[in-house]
Amino acid sequence: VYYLPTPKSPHGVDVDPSGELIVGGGKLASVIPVHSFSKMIKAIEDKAFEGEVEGVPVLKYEAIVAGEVADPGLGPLHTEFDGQGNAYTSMFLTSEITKWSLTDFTVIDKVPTYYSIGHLSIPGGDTRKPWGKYVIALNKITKDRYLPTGPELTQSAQLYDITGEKMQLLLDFPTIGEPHYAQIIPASMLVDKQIRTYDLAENKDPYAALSEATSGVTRNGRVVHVKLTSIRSHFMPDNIEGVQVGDSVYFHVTNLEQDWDVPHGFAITGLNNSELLVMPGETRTILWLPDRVGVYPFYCTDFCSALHQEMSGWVRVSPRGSSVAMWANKPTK
Ligand SMILES: [Cu+2]
Repeated sequence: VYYLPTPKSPHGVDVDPSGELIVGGGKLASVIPVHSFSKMIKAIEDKAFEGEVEGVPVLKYEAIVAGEVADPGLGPLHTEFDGQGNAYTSMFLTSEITKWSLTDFTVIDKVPTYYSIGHLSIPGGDTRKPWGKYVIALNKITKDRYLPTGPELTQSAQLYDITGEKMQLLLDFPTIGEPHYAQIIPASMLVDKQIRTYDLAENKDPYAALSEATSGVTRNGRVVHVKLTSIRSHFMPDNIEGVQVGDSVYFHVTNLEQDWDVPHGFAITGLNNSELLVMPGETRTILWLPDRVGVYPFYCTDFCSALHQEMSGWVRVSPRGSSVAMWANKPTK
């Protein structure tokens, strides 16, 4: 382990796509120091140290620095790269992005951000092969930029086109919470990998009901299992009798849908462990502990269809030791 001295209060450290340049974001420095990986290796071999801290040798600044970016603005934090030989550094104090050349370390362009940019992100901008078309500024403070809607004002992000010599603001939008960092990748890397539905035929959940005909209720001592199906726009069963106060009732909800974007939800009055959201083809289980006699509604909690609000059912809870038999309605066809 070796130290690379970096003025001053360094914040971010970013390596360019070639792996040769190491950019130090010296938050309180007036320049952006850029270290050289190969010079660093040589300095280690030559033992070009200027001292040590707690046993860790400190390399000589002059022996490792590739160059300095002069007059970049104030408060350099993080740097991303476009893969075209340019670097983009967020300037926290002067609220701007500074574009500079990796060849001669001169400043090429500056663009204002509103305000106090922290991180910035170029798609793939911290990898060996950036897709250098855009940069997003992730800003910590907006002050007078949007409607003041409470004690805390919104933060913001901004999208810039970086295909030309000058950066161009494309979009400026408030965010919920501080947008700290972002990774951006082409949608094509994900689109073929996304799951649209789970295949019902491959559902191996022991409590799955793969059709309405196999839905139903069973009692095992004080434990009740309800195999419930959901499909637009009803549950099966949706009328359950014979549950008793003090039972542990497991609802195993199987979503019979095989269409994209048709999740169903499940909640019942008295649940104290959240609710279920069940994707097409999936079975999920939730435990319900009825502690009072009564008739309890359950319902779909995800907007699934025009009849979503009619997607409900009932469970009657009888007193402990009641003679009401375990029963659930069956599909009529
Ligand atoms: Cu539903």
